[in-house]
Amino acid sequence: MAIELDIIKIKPMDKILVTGSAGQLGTELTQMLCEVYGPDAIIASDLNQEAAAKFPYCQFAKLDVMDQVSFKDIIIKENVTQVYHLAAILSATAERNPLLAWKLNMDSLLILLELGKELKLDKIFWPSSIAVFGKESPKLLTSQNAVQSPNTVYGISKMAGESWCDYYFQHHNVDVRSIRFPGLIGYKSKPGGGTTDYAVDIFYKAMKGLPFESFLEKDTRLPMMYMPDAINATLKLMQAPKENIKVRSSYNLAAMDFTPEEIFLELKKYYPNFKINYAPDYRQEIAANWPQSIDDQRAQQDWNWLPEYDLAQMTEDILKNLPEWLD
Ligand code: AKB
Repeated sequence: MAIELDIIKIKPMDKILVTGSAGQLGTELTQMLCEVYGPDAIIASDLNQEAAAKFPYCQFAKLDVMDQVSFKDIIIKENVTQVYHLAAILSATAERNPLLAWKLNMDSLLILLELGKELKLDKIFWPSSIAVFGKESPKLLTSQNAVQSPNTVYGISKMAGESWCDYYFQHHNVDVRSIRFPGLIGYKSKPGGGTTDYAVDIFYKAMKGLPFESFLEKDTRLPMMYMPDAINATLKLMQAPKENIKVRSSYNLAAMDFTPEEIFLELKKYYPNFKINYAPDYRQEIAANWPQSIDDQRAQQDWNWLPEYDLAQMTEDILKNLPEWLD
């Protein structure tokens, strides 16, 4: 199923820098930004120079987002007007190195918000996460303003980051926009250290005819979203008129929710011999404290958000397309 985008071309002189381009969201978002705005308008960037190979179609810059001088240099030198700041350490990896995760996730955002203020950037996109919610938050249809009590360093950094975004908008008029993403599922890049990434890995195992070992319990329900919906939401939010963006911390966003057993059973329809076993580890505790479903009415009201994919449609689409990505 192809998603119809209400595409608005940006001014030809606008230039968009994407950080963390080689990550799960970055890989597909950078490609879509090139399609929408033209490759000349996009600069992909990543910490690793090898990532350049992923972006033969647009300009690439090696960039350490914690290096304020280089970050500023590239924005000035390339006349960058918008930044999609995706570089981050995800939940599971962050628990293994909490201080590094805090430093990377927070410092880089603050550097960028300051640059947004100083250099008068047009717009900034920064992804938040359902990880801002935790033990004390309602589990079902968690609302936009539900109490946040993150139980991971990643969630703490996202909660603080949301407040910083709001602060820079209120005090310095920096037009920063954000989405609290659920678990994202795409097939164009390998799992990247997230708790929800089991739902990416399971497709690779099923297609390779291998059994799947789940690090979450069979009935652990989490909110999830197929990548084309995530890309569409990001573009919609960034293209919405400034006055429509009423939430300046981060918008709740929802598409589907399922358990490891439910996605396994969906895959079994295509691969009847597919096997799963459950071996929960430290990631179970992370997932157990997150919401099971999300209420995203504010995004629907403010910028007409509507997802297109449910579990069955996503599974069908991934299985059709994944073979060309398998190594
Ligand atoms: C993770 O699992 O860390 C991310 C997220 C939910 O933000 N996918």
